[in-house]
Amino acid sequence: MSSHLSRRSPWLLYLGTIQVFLSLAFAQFPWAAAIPRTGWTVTADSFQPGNEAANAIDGNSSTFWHTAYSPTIAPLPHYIQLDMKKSYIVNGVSYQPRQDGGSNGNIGQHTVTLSNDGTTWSSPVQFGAWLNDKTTKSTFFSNTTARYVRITAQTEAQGANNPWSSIAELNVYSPNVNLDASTFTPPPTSQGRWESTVVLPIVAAAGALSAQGNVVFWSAYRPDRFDSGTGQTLTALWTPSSQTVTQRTVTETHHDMFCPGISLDANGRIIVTGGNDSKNTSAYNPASAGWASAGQMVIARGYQSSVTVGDGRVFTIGGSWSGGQGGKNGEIYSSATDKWTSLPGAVVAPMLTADAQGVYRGDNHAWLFAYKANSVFQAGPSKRMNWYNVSGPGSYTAAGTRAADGDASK
Ligand SMILES: *[C@@H]1O[C@H](CO)[C@@H](O)[C@H](O)[C@H]1NC(C)=O
Ligand SMILES: *[C@@H]1O[C@H](CO)[C@@H](O)[C@H](O)[C@H]1NC(C)=O
Ligand SMILES: *[C@@H]1O[C@H](CO)[C@@H](O)[C@H](O)[C@H]1NC(C)=O
Ligand SMILES: *[C@@H]1O[C@H](CO)[C@@H](O)[C@H](O)[C@H]1NC(C)=O
Ligand SMILES: CC(=O)N[C@H]1CO[C@H](CO)[C@@H](O)[C@@H]1O
Repeated sequence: MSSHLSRRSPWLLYLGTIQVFLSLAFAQFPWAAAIPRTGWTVTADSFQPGNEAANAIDGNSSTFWHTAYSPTIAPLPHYIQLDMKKSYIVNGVSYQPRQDGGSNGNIGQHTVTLSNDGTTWSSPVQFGAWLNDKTTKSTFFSNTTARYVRITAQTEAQGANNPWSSIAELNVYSPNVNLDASTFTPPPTSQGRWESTVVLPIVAAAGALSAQGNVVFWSAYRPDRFDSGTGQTLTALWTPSSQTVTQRTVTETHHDMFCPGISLDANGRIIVTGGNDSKNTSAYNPASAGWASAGQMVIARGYQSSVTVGDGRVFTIGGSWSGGQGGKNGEIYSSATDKWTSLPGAVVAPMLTADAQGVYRGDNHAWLFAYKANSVFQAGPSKRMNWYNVSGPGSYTAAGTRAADGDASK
């Protein structure tokens, strides 16, 4: 997906605090080392005999902690708490799910909290949802000090109200295991600070801020793959006010939304156009948190962009990455009629970049800004800029070139 990340769109969110899971079981991190676990003790709210909490720090991936399921089932939430016996500067944790082929107890929504005395706990340094698979999830947060580390599991990753939690191995990371925690001085608050790390269960390729202040992210038909997919999209909803992330696979619109155009319509719905299933439009309604199919575009598109114009309609242009190459003139969507209408006069030719890969890349990700009287300013990535008029059959007027600037994408 790296090629996608160069896109310029007002809707793409560059959120530095978001750290997706890293599925690298034996990763070496230049900024962190696992703290040796010798002498640590571990407690949990519950365990099944034979699956004691100590299994989570025994260095043996074949053994695991599992909450009680027989003769009685212990309900969520669950926690497991490490005592590292002295305070360290810490900056991350890694969680290896059980490796025996089972998935019961894989942790979904969770928080990581820290303490220096085992009594007073930090607000979460990390929260979110882990993906339901057996890869090790390593996440990092700002340097802080801790002797005690607590993972609280709020859901089980397979869902369906499963009550269990399990962990094969748990590690805590430090930027320098040899530094005494008393040497730690937090950076001055005048320089700002990073908030909690938000864990997403997908590798997000796109995201949009909803009218309710939540952020919808999505990847493609798989959490971490976009090639050759179709028919569905994995999404995650981050609700900052409750510090939660929920995962949802959207199948009902039969739409792989990898690399689409994204706009909020006049009703506050997030309109997602094209992408891998390149004629489809899907609409996210933040009030119901529901996805629904909207009218199909006239022209199939992927890697296009879109913008909501003054009267609330959604204009899109370009997008030869998917659904055939070339001729991707503009069209416009009306929420009132749920229909797309061609704008044959809103031609794509004047906004093409001189891309080495031709029109396949040359019409990607126009920088579109709505202006008064339903006009749209196209500021790039081509050196040439244009005014698009989306009234009637559509038209355009050249707006000159960006001074001393070349095509921003080539
Ligand atoms: C790891 O645990 C498994 C299951 O209890 C056991 O068979 C194996 O011998 C252990 N490995 C080591 C190196 O202790
Ligand atoms: C975290 O702490 C380490 C060790 O003191 C330091 O080298 C590193 O710069 C710190 N990182 C940040 C982001 O402050
Ligand atoms: C979405 O696109 C796929 C693939 O082109 C197609 O099979 C499906 O019918 C479309 N879904 C809708 C709701 O139009
Ligand atoms: C846009 O096009 C319409 C005709 O389709 C025209 O009446 C209108 O004046 C144009 N707007 C601008 C700002 O040029
Ligand atoms: C409709 C469409 O363009 N689907 C594409 C999805 O992505 C795969 C891999 O890039 C293409 O092979 C499909 O054609």
